[in-house]
Amino acid sequence: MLLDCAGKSLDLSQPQVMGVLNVTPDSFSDGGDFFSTDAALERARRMVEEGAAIIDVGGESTRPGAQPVPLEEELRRVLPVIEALHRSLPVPVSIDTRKPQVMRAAVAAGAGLINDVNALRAEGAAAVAADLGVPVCLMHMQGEPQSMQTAPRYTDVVDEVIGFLLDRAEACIAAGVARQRILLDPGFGFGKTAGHNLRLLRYLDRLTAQGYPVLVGLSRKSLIGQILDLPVDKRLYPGVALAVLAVWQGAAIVRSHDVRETREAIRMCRAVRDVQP
Ligand code: HH2
Repeated sequence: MLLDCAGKSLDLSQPQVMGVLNVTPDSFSDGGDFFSTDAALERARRMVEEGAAIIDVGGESTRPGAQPVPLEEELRRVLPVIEALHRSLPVPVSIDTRKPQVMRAAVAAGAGLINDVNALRAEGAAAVAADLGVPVCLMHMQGEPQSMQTAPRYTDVVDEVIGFLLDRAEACIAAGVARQRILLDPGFGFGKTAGHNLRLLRYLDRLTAQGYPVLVGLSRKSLIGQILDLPVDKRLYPGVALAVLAVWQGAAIVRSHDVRETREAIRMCRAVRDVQP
């Protein structure tokens, strides 16, 4: 299946890696590293060489406790980078934002997918996405980044996350987004304890069975820190292991900072998974 991302395509017939490019001063894993357009472009080029099928550009950190970024500042951070990447890279660029104004400007600058950790719940966001006609990734988050890790609570985290995502998908379809342009993401680390994250990953096959391509972001996340007591820069191998577990259960896209390693691992995973009985 080929997903049309505003003229550039994303091949979902095999699991793909989405390379993370945060143009923020404060992201939890790469904050400040790629703040200039040149550094961002260089980093994106490297990720494409390593096999990234799409580059996700974000101008607002959503790590627990992060402060919201004003509209003008977010636009100032992401637009030059999106323009440069769209011009120079063969792969689509996605915009990681919660703001409809940023979605519109980013797509005008060349972005081909909207990645919204807020699942298009901001006022007007679903209508804007429908109007822009690019694919959207709807992610589950309980609460808001500033407070989401204070006391996450679920009766059944798997049922609730799936229910939320299917409801959001239907709401977006009602607003005019095409069903075949919707991707779902359980939102690892967004208003979830380590136990919730483990359960969601253990039963991810229930989400991938719902008929929408599933995207997961596990790379370098605090779940790994909590289980293994490792700092962010030592989470590569466990992050790759988690990516494999997700792809084994049918995840279509893995959002990762570590493109080469993740891609090699998920290609092996797929080779085993797809052996005929
Ligand atoms: N995680 C982060 C940001 N955006 N988007 C999707 N669809 N899924 C995720 O799991 C996800 C996401 C957080 O990671 P990162 O971008 O590295 O950090 P920060 O939010 O601090 O910029």
